[in-house]
Amino acid sequence: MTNCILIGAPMDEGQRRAGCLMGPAAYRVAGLAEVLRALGHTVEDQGDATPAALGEETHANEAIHHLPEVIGWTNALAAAARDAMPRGMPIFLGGDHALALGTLSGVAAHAKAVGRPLFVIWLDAHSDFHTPATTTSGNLHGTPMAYAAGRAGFAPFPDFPAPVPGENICMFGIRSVDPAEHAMLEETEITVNDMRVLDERGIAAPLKEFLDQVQAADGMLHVSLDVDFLDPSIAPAVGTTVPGGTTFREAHLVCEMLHESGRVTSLDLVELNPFLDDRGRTAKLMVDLVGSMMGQKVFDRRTRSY
Ligand code: EXY
Ligand code: MN
Ligand code: MN
Ligand code: MN
Repeated sequence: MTNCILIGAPMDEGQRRAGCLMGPAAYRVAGLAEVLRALGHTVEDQGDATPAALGEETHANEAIHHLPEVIGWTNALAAAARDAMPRGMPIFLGGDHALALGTLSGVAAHAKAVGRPLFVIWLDAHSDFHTPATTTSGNLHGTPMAYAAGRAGFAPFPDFPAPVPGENICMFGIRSVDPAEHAMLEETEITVNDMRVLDERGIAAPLKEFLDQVQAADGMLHVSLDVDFLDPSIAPAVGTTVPGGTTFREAHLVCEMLHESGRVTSLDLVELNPFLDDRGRTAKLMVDLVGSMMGQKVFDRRTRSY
């Protein structure tokens, strides 16, 4: 049994398409708390976070937009993560992926404080490995992994408290990486399981290799699940769809294996844009995936209406 702490992060300032700010409400309407309770967990819904007091930060890269707002969210969510981690498993309801700038900061600070190694699994079509200096879109939702890995060039963001070693980071589902990101990723020990790897090896083998590594290190595991990890045919409600994503079963297998590892200590659900959906289909799928990550079995009808 886990104490699941729901923290809404209704932010869409990390990108330009309005709608992610409706994500937290969509997860609640889709029954996330009820699914978790049906699986025997306790649920604390803390409501929605708000950005910390806004500054007037600027950056030389004029493409960047909403910098003060994103820094405000980063500070607020880092504090929320630090506060929640000792009490249970925070589940951050996004909101775009820039929320991970804050959640990863707080989770990493907690892991450092308790003296445990932090691992990160990044389930995404994108590597999100830009810095504010390299992004051409100016959308800061394309930067959180570089921030957590300790890349330079993030001023005026606060220094990342405990950069995650590259060998502790594993990406799955990757199929859209900009040249600058690729060049920087090549310099790291990060494991990038792009869709070609998953096509050739399946998901189970590379995922087991990573989870065995987390287990051997007695690590904490932060899961960051971007809706666009999934194929757009089953998850259309996201602003950055990329063809060739994971199937319904591949995604559930990842979540079932994550549950069985017993290592998941925090979770981001990001980039859901309910405005792009039909009747909440994508939100319901994401809630079903969280159920699989929290103990729901493939044969289990306790929480599934399929
Ligand atoms: N790499 C592109 C950019 O930096 O704008 C696309 C980023 C999409 C990021 C989404 C959250 O995964
Ligand atoms: Mn905007
Ligand atoms: Mn992302
Ligand atoms: Mn993405």
